[in-house]
Amino acid sequence: MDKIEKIKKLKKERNAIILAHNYQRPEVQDVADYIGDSLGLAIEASKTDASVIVFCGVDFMAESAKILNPDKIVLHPEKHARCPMAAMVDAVALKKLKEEKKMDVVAYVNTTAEVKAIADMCCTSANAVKVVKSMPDGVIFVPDENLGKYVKRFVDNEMILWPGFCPTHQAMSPEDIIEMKKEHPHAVVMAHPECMPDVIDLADKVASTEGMVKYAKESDAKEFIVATEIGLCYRMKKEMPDKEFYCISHAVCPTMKKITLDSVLRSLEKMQYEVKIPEDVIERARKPLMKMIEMGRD
Ligand code: CIZ
Ligand code: SF4
Repeated sequence: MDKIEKIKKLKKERNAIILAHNYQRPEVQDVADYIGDSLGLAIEASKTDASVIVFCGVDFMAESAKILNPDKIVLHPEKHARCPMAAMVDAVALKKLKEEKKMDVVAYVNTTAEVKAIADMCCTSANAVKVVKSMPDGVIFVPDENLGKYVKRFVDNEMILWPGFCPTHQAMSPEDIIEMKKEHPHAVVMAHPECMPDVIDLADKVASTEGMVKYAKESDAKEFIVATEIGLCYRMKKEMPDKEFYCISHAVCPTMKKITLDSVLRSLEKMQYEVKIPEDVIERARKPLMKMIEMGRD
């Protein structure tokens, strides 16, 4: 029996569902029951009746699945797949800043459960503008400064931005886009809001990964330059075989790529690694996370 068959068999035996983020390796996306962005995955996790969720993504996403399903077993196949951006917010320092400024905190979903437990509201890149607009008294926005700056283009609210960033998106430069544009002059440029402002300025469309999929599906254009993690191009090409997608070759998130078919199989075989979060943190983090889901997309 090959690895894929073994995974499918174990999945049935364990009554498990495999959720995979858009940035996962192609072969991991291919064994998933659902592929999406963190908002879509969070929604899917909240409505599944599987008893086990195998979460192929980074730590904070698997944690969100657990927060939304405290009674289910959530497995994260690689416990070292930890998002560096989420690690850039220190919960103690954030608490202090919140007390000092007496302002509400909006935590981008790319944060640890502890940080979410301090937040008043969570958001993803698919609804950050809508969430901040709903808080007219101003917010402390953590951890992605680029996303915060992008939101600021649309709102007048005061925003204190935390100096965090995604190393993968931060490394994309305007030159990368300009070079690709020379090669593919008719391509529509899509950029993720985690990119630097000067990359965003070159984009025809700024969107979350799910927003990019939707935009490309509805567009008459046939070619797209995609300024986000390379895994998304695989999903887009699979779902839109008649269109061309050009990703930046160095736009690879090493953390997302830690999860492999082998680790998914091992995860189901050994029921590892179970996501465990203290009950009180789950209680506090669930509220802002539920509010984020209720908000829907921008
Ligand atoms: O929200 C997500 O899933 C992330 C991190 C990126 C995106 O836009 O999908
Ligand atoms: Fe974190 Fe960036 Fe990787 Fe997303 S792409 S998991 S934000 S390091």
